[in-house]
Amino acid sequence: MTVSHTFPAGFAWGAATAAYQIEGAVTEGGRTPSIWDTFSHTPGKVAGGDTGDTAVDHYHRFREDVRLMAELGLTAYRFSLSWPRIQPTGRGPAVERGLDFYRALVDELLEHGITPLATLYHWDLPQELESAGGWPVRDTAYRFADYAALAAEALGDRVSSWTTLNEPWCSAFLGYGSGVHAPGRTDPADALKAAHHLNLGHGLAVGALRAALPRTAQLAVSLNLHAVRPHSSHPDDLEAARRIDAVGNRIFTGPMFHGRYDEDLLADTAHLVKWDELVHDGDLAEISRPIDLLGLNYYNPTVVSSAENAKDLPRHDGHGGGPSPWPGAEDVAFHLANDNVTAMGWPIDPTGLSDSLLAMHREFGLPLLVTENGAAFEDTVSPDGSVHDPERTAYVRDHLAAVSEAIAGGADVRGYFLWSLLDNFEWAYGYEKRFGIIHVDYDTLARTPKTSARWYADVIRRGTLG
Ligand code: GBH
Repeated sequence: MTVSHTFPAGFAWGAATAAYQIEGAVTEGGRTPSIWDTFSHTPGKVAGGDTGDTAVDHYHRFREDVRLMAELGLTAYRFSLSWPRIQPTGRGPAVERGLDFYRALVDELLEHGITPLATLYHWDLPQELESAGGWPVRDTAYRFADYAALAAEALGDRVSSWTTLNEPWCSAFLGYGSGVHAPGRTDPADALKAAHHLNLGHGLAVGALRAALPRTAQLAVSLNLHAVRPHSSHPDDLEAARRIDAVGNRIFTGPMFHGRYDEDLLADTAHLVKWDELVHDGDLAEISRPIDLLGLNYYNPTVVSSAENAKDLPRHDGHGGGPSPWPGAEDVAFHLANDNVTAMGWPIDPTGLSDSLLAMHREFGLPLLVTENGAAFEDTVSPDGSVHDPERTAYVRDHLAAVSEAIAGGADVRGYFLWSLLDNFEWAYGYEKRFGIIHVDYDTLARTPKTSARWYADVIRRGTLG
């Protein structure tokens, strides 16, 4: 049976990037180091010793990149603002040269009919704020709100869609828990404090954005909610799933959408932090300020069991034996949902995307965006220079089908942002892993749309998967 997957009128057909992963030009225009500059220049932290110093030089090539987006027919583009480009030390006035880069980028997008979606924070905290304590320190949340106000005042005349944070789970738990992301700290208490201050920063930033932007502005946050599944119906596996849902998902959605931290989460982590000292009066009201859309970044489902029930089974602990990114749930075992994996070793299973969208629709009742979805594969570069990535095409097709199924099931999904527009700096993996629908030759920085890009352009033109 052929199912025709169609999408609503006005559905945003997008692609996504992040500042540190593509811009380069790290010392230009008054920009100072972020935690990712420091981290990537620390030996042993990033594969191959790669850094974002040049990345794909988008800072100088953005006009070419916008032209490529227009050729593909993208109707929307999600990018992030580099905090240390706009407000170098994380304090004080904005730097006009930093803002000018984003003004020029946005004007170029608008001239090509592409709607910008600006993310305020995709992991590049100004190093000076980390040196003052970073996200485990409450003041960082206030600094983030000040920066949000500066960005909105400068760009609010041309950007009407904003997200505050990208994947605060990664910032808190990979940055301060497992230490595989910047700033590379490994203290479970600090990771939990970071999570609360990211939440607070989100809420304060929503307030600052509302004050600075026109009433029609659309505000969102992008969460990498884990599609958690117990490995079996054994009570211990259900308990493992509850714990991962608590510290992986509800630690953000609880305060943001229900104005509370759930009791089970507080109990699981009570030995690590004094929540009643961490959470001040008024914080939960601040964090739960209403937003207009909720963004989901989805890559794969998360299958868990108790350690005991994982004996003799192949395990798949993302943190590979290093410090755990799961405070209060360190003994939970992770399993592959299946053996069909991407070049990251992440299992391919689009049902996690439709399940998550439907669950989010039911629980939060908000319009949704898929703010990231995509995959790394080893692409084939032909002698004639063309780049073939049929596995990526299949991945995106199957995940778009899952989006359309969620829409058919009642979820109000307003758009899809493919990760990523371009091959780029894949954090701890450096340039080894390629997520782009546009290939980048890292010697010449030449851009070549892959076969997946041509396929995506066709889908956008037809508005259906056919
Ligand atoms: C996103 O993070 C980022 O926003 C983006 O910058 C990045 O380039 C992109 O994804 C690709 O990595 O242990 O097998 O279950 C992704 C967050 C967290 C998703 C870890 C996959 C574990 C996979 N990731 N997660 S597994």
